[in-house]
This record gives sequence, structure tokens and C-alpha cells, in this order.
Amino acid sequence: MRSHDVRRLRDRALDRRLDIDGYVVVRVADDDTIARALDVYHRFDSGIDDGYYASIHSTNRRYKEDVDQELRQIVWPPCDQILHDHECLVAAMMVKPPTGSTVVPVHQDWNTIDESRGAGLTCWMPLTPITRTEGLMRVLPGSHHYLQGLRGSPGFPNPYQDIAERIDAELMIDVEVQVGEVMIMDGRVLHTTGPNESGRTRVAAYMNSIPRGAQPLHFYRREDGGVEGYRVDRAFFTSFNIGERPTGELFLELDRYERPTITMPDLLRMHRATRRPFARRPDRQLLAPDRLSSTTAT
Ligand SMILES: O=C(O)CCC(=O)C(=O)O
Repeated sequence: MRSHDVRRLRDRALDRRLDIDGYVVVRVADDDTIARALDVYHRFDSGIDDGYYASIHSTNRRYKEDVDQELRQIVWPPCDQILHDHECLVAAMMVKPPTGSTVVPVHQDWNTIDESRGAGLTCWMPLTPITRTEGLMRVLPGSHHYLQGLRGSPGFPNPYQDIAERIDAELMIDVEVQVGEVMIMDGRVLHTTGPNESGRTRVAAYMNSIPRGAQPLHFYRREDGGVEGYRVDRAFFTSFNIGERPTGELFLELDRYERPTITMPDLLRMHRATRRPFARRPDRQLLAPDRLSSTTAT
């Protein structure tokens, strides 16, 4: 059983690898492309000089839009050569200055589409070297097959919260991505990056891509624990500020949304089951909710 039923990469062997592991690393960009992307980073000032940030997390709409528009023109075409029938939903800079808090904790990316046929893809492209000193990308291969559920802003229940450190120490692996390469990752794959201890600013380009023509979605969790699902437009991710109620067409409302806590033995069982050769992988689910206690859906 595949974790998606759309082909995502042009190369079939690579597509199969993406399905099994949840990520692939491919060389896509030459020096000129990297230099032009870095120039975008230097031309638009985030106003932030301390701690990890993604440009889409800024509250300065103009800055988010400028970075998105200019960056995607440079870094999307080489990724488009690799991806099969996808479009770029948003492009952003992911920056780790040399100071402040720069660990990106173990997490999964937001749902950006209905995941019943597969998740959106994160394309992550280092623009400056990322070695152990700058904080390597680390992933739990195959976790997209069993860690399914709603993810969005400002914060969602995280079933692996209590065991995140153990998962990182015992199961996650380093993924070395060189400048000129892109890591293409299923948004459900558990991942983290380490602290930047290089004394220099570390810059990566990020794109979220979705099957061409797919309806972009965003899930929002209210303070009372209820969850709202919105159909959003393609400008949403550069206009929205985290913490605000999204604008868009409300299509799902849940009074309560929970993801049952996963213990380490549970996780090990799921991990081993999906890593066996010829493993039968869990069936996909519509919107992949683990537990929906009350639903108003259209
Ligand atoms: O840029 C980083 O260090 C983190 C990247 C990440 O977590 C993501 O692209 O989702």
C-alpha cells in the first residue's frame, strides 16, 4: 500500500524511494542559481537577527510576498524538473542566525492539502553549507506512513511530544544536503534540525509544493480545542499571520480534535512494521484524522 496515490516525482525509482522513506535528496541547482537565491535573502530585510525564523512567519506581509515572489522564480524551476505535475504553493527563506535559539524541534509540517491521496511536499534547499556545525536535517524515515493527522496553526495536539527526545536519539537519522541539492520530503515525515554553532548565518530556501490544481487547505485550532478547516487561496501563506483565524472558506468544524498519545513501544512497532521489506503500509484516510469527536463538514 502506498502512502499516496499520485505520482510525485518524474523519475519512477526516485518516486518509489520517496514513498518508502518519505524523502529524497537530488542535485538540482548550479552556482548561479544559488547566488541569485542568496541575493534575494540579502535584498529583503526580515528585521530579525536572533534565533531561527522562516520568512513566512514574519508579520510583515510585504516582506513575505517579496521573498515568495522572487525566490520561487529562481528555485522552483529546477525543482519542477524533478517533481511530477506539482506547483509551488509558497516559497520562503529559513534562516538560522548565529545567535539565539536555533534548534527546530521534532515536528511534521502543516497539512496543505487533503491528505487522503497524499501530502504536500516540502522542498528544502540549503543556500549556505549545512554540516553538523550548522545543524543537520534529521528525519524518521517512513514516519509519513503512520503519523497521520491534522496539523496547522497556531498549535495542534502532538501525539509524540513526550517521546520526541527518544525518537531523535534512537531512531532519527542525519540527512546531509549539500548546497546545490534539494531535499524533497513528504510533509508528514517527522524531522528536526540541530543548533547553528557555526558563528555564521545559515540560509535555506523552502518551498511547499502540491499536486497541480489541488485545493490548498489550512487547519486552525481554536483556544477551546476545536478545529476549523479552511479552503484557502494561493496567496494565503504569505498574507496570513500565525495566531489569527484564517480567512477562507470554512469546510470543516470539529468541537474537539485529539490525537492519542503514542508511546515508544507503539512507535517502535509502527516504525518496524513499515521498514520491513514488502511491508504492508497503513491505509490512507480521508483528511487522516486520528479521532474526530464531532464533525460539521461540507
Ligand atoms: O530550515 C530548517 O532548519 C528547518 C526546516 C524545516 O523544518 C522545514 O522545512 O519544515
